[in-house]
Amino acid sequence: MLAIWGHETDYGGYTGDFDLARSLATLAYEGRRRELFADEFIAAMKMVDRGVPRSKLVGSWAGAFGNPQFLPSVYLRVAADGDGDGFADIWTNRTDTLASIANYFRDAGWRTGQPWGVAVGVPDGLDRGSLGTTMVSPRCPRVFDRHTGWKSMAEWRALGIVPKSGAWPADNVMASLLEPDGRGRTAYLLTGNYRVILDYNCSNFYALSVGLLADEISR
Ligand SMILES: [Ca+2]
Repeated sequence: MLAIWGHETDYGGYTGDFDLARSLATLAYEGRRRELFADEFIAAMKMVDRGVPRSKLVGSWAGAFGNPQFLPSVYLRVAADGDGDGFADIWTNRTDTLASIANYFRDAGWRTGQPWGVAVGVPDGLDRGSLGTTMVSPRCPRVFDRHTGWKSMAEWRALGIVPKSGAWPADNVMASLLEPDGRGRTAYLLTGNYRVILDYNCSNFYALSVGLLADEISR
């Protein structure tokens, strides 16, 4: 949660100063994702209807706002009132911010107690051609294209993969292999929790840097 907050806005240091209604209306009027932003414009009006002050509707040019940079539809779906004052304040309240990011993660299927992934060493002779997947992701397929198919941690170990840092997840945990910088460089076995980070922002470098920062914070 802290790593997401840090990556999105430098812990609230920069949350954007574009007028949200104006940004969303512009993106709904022209561009390649008009339908999505028309829905987000409606969601922003529903936020006001719920009692969010108009003055809070300020954010990025792409319509994301507050400490966790939620879109309006995401705010309506998962924003949480962590301190119990009746308002989910993801702009200035730390407790509400963390409760809302936690709610997002729970909603996206985060598994408690499981790591996002682990850095691993890959043996020289690993037959990468046999590890591919025929699964096609409807959402950001190019990001998932770089992952192998799923195998259990026990199966990966049997192939000669060894942990380089962090705790080795339980044998029955499923993971896919990613070599972000190519062969012979740092590789990662990634669990379903990594996919939850990708759900927040679909980029391997985003998700890896969130995971690695989270590891450093918890150390
Ligand atoms: Ca609150």
